[in-house]
Amino acid sequence: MTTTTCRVCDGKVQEFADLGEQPTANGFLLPHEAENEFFFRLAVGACELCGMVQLLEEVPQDLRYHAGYRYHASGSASHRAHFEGNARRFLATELTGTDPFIVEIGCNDGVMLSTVADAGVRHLGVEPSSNVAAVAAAKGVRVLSEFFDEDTAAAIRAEHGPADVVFGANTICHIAHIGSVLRGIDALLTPAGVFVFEEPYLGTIIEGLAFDQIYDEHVFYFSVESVSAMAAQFGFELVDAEHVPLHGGEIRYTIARQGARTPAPAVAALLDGERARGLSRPETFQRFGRTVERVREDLVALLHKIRAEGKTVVGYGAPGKSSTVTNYCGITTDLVPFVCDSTPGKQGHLVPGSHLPVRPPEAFSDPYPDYALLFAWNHAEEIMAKEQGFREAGGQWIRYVPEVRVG
Ligand code: DWN
Ligand code: SAH
Ligand code: ZN
Repeated sequence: MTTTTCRVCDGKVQEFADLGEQPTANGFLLPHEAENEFFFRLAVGACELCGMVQLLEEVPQDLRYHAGYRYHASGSASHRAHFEGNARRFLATELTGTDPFIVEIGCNDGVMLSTVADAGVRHLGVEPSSNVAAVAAAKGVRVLSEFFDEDTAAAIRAEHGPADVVFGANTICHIAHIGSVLRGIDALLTPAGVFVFEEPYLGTIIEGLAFDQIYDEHVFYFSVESVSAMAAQFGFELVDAEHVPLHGGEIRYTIARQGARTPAPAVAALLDGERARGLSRPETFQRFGRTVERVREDLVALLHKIRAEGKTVVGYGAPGKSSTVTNYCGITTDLVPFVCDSTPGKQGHLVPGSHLPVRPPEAFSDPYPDYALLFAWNHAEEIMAKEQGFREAGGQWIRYVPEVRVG
């Protein structure tokens, strides 16, 4: 087990789980690109000073975000509804002044800002992956295709003036230079402005055993405690925190300048809950590491049993998470011959590392397999409702978070 220096406070980060040699989780590749694929050691640890859980090894941001970024946020109906709801809430609360302005870090394909643009409110998306940035622009969203940091923030302030809201979703935990981001937000926000961000929750991952949420893009794994400490370090204060149902369970954090807003009772309640459950205790992390190894054993044993019985299984959904689980468990095409996914840019490509072929959704029912391994488990409700025919044909779903189960 190794250590590294905390990206937030320079404390010592103590490793607690090693998921082995892994590719970039969204680095879906064409068959001919497979031979010189990038791999790194995927391991996580916790800072002994501020509690921030983070990757031991960082993958350069331009290897992860570029003109071929595979994730399109609008690919799910439930996500579109969620982000439209976020936009409408901002329009009804923080963006009611004379000339309001909102900046979104990681606006992707405009899944949230398109509603703000339609309302005619001043906004700016900051999105370095130029392919998805172009989709946002085509929806009428004003986009700056750059990586957000304190220099970008200064340029935005100079051109547009201060922002009432800076928003980020499933993006802030992706940015290794988080100190620069927070200094930039400090420079960009109005005195009463807020920075709102919603990210995968450490509780979901550690207590909910969502180990496949650990991958190259997710540099940090936030908790209320570690975000509160991080906010204080950069002159902010955590003034609200609330559960969000996306990606298996996230938390939306609202931070403001110290003293600018009264913290909601939810902040203390969530903090007390984390401490009572021992979320950031070393023994909690050790137990997580041991339990994930058992889930791997159970899943691989099940897949071998299915193959020995001459039954068929295919993967359903090729989220970034599928890279972690297939590579950590050594799931190759002899156990799972292919995966179906609705994202056109992933079809015809291979899952990073394990090289499972990604096929269009039509392949799922042509013919139905005996089992479907649900990699996109955070979309289970939407997917199972859509695929009633699979169950009616006698098919069974395999899930592995929080434990392996068939049904
Ligand atoms: O943090 C991140 C979140 C925002 O999204 C990014 N780093 C990358 C990405 O993570 P992910 O790939 O795990 O996201 P999803 O939304 O869990 O991916 C779902 C996958 O499943 C997509 O490739 C689309 C696919 N899908 C499908 O094939 N049929 C999804 C649905 C709902 C379906 O019906
Ligand atoms: N907000 C969307 C998309 C999240 S995917 C959602 O919640 O579904 C993560 C996004 O963050 C990608 O589009 C990626 O290009 C972007 N990103 C990564 N690093 C960034 C940075 N430093 N500044 C701005 N965007 C960044
Ligand atoms: Zn730290």
